[in-house]
Amino acid sequence: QWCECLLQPKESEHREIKDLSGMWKFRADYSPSRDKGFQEKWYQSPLSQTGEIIPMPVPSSYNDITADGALRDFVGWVWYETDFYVSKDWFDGRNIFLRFGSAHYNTIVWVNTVEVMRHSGGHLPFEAEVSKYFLHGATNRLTVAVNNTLTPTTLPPGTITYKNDTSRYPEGYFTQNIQMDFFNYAGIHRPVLLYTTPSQYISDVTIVTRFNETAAYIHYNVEAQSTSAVVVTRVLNADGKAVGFEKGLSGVIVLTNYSLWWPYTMSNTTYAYLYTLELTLISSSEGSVIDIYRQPFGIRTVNVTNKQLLINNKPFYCLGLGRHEDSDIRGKGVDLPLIARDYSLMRWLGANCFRTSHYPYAEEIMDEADRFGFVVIDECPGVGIKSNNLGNVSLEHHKSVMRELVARDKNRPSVVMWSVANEPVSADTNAGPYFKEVISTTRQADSTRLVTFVIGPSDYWKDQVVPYVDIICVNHYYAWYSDMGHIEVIGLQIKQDLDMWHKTFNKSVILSEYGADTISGFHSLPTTSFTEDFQVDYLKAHHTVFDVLRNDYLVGEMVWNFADFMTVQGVNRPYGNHKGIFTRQRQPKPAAFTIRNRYVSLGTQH
Ligand code: BDP
Repeated sequence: QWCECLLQPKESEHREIKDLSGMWKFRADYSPSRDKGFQEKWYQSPLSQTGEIIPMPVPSSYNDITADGALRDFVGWVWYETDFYVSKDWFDGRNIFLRFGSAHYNTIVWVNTVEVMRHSGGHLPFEAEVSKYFLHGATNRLTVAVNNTLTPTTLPPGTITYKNDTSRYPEGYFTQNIQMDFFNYAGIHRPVLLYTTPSQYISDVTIVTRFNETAAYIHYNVEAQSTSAVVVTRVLNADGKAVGFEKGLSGVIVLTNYSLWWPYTMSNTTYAYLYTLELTLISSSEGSVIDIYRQPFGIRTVNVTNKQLLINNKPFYCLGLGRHEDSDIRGKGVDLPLIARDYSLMRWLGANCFRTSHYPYAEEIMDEADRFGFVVIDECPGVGIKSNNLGNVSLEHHKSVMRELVARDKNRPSVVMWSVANEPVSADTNAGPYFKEVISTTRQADSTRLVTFVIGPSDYWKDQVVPYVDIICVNHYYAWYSDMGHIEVIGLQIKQDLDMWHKTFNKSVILSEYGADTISGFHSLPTTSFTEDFQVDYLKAHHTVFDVLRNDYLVGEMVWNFADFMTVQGVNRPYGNHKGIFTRQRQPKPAAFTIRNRYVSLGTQH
C-alpha cells in the first residue's frame, strides 16, 4: 500500500508541495483495550464529535505538550485529524502524494474516511498516491491513528508487562519496558506533505561517483513512470551552471574539471561542494517537458583499510558526536531553529562527524549534513536488540528498514557508513547469522558505503558479528559504569580493549561513545562524578590515550553526548541522561570548551 519512499519531495516547474503541518486536532484513546477508536470508527466522523479533543502541533511528539502525566506516558493508539482544501488546479489528472516524514510507531491514515495507507516503523518516511480520494469544492479530512507500542519484533524492541495483582496495582495496570536509553517519544514527528507530480514522472534516481587524476565520473540511474518519454540529464555546479550533459535513463557523465565533497574543517573553506543532477522528462512525441526533478549530490569516495578511514583517498579522522533528536516540549518533533542551532554549535566545536544514534534522523537534518560537510554514520533503530529479538519476524522487518533507509539516504554525500544496530547481543550465537543477513541486505542495497554496527559491553573473543563489518565501532564507559570515578584506569583499560578488537579482527576502530553524566552547576575539587569539573577530567583522560591510538588504528572519537536528553525514569537518570557537553537547552557545560579546544586544534592539522 505504501512505497519505499524514494525521492525527497522538491518543488519544481512541474511539482508543487503543500505542507499540512500546523495545529491539528488530537485525542488519545484511554479506553482499557485502547481500541475504542476502531470500535466506534473515529475515522468516519469529525474527531470532535467522538469526544473531547485537544490541539496538537504537527510535527511534534505529543508527550510533553500538556500537563497530563497520563499523556506523557501513554501507550497505545492516539488519533489526529486535520482539514484542508485541495486547489482546483490539482484535479487535472496529476498525481497527489500524501507523505509523512515519519510517525512513531505504527500508523494508519484515512482520507475522507477511506483508509489510504499503513506503515510500521518510527523514523522513516512513507507515502501513498491519494488524488482519487480528494473532494473538489469541499474540505478534505485527514485522520491519522498512531500507536507507539514497542514489541519484541519492533525496532527498537520493547515489551509490555501487565501487573495483575490488584492488591498492589490498580485494575489494568501495565508498563512498557523499553530496551533503550531514551524516552519513547511518539506522535507525528516530521512534516506531513501533499506533493504533486505530473501523471508521467521521475520516480527515483541513484547517483554514484568516482574520480581519478584526470576526471570525475557521475554514474546515474533514473526510474521514470512513463512508457515513452526520454530523460535528459544535466549536471549543474554550485553556481547553477551546466557542466555536464547526458541522455537516457542511465549513463555516465564525465567532468574533467571538478570539485570534491570534502568533510568540514575550519581551516579549509572548500568543504562540502555540492552539484545538482537536473533530470528532465521529455515527451518523445511532442518534445515538450513533462517533469523536472533536481537531486543534489557530491563527488566523493569512501574506503577503509585496516588502519585508515579514507574519504577521497585521504585519511579522515572523525572528530565526532553521538546525538539525539530531543528537546524540551517538542520531544522528537522536527524543529528548524533547533536544527540550525545544533549545526551552529557543532561547527563551533570544530566537529566533522556524527552518528544518527539511535535511529534515522529527519531529512531536514541530513540536508544540512550534506551542505555543511558533516560525515554521518547513518544508524537504523536497531537499538537494544536482545536474544529474544533475533527471530525471523524481526529479521524481515530489520531488512526492510535497512532498505528503506538506504532508499532515503543513498544519494547523500554526508553518509559514509550504515550502522545496522547499537549494542545488540553480538556475542549471542544467533546474532551471527541474523546480522550476517542484515548486513548483506544492506550491501545489496548500497555497495558504495561501509557497513558497521556499534558494540556495547562485549568481549572481543566472543563476538559473532564483527567479522561481517568494515569497521569496528565500540562504546566504552570505563570509570563510569565500572570503577566509577577512577579516572586513572581509563587509559589502561581503553588501550587494552581497543588493541584486542583491532588485533583480533585487523580492522580500523572508532570509539563511538564515551562520556560521563554531568549536572550543570555541580562543582567539586578534587573532582567527583556528576560535576562539571569531573566531566572535563574524564574526557581529557580519554584524549591522552586517543592521541596514542590515532597514530595507529583509531580513526575516530565520538563523545557521548552532544546534549542532555530525556530518558525513561530511573534511579540513575535525574530528569534524563546528562552526558551532554551541552545542556538540553543547548548551552555549554565546561566540557564543550574542552572538546572545542581539542577538535579545533586537531581539525586544523588535517
Ligand atoms: C550506551 C548507549 C546509549 C546510552 C549510554 C549511556 O548506547 O544509548 O545513552 O550508554 O548510558 O551504552 O549514557
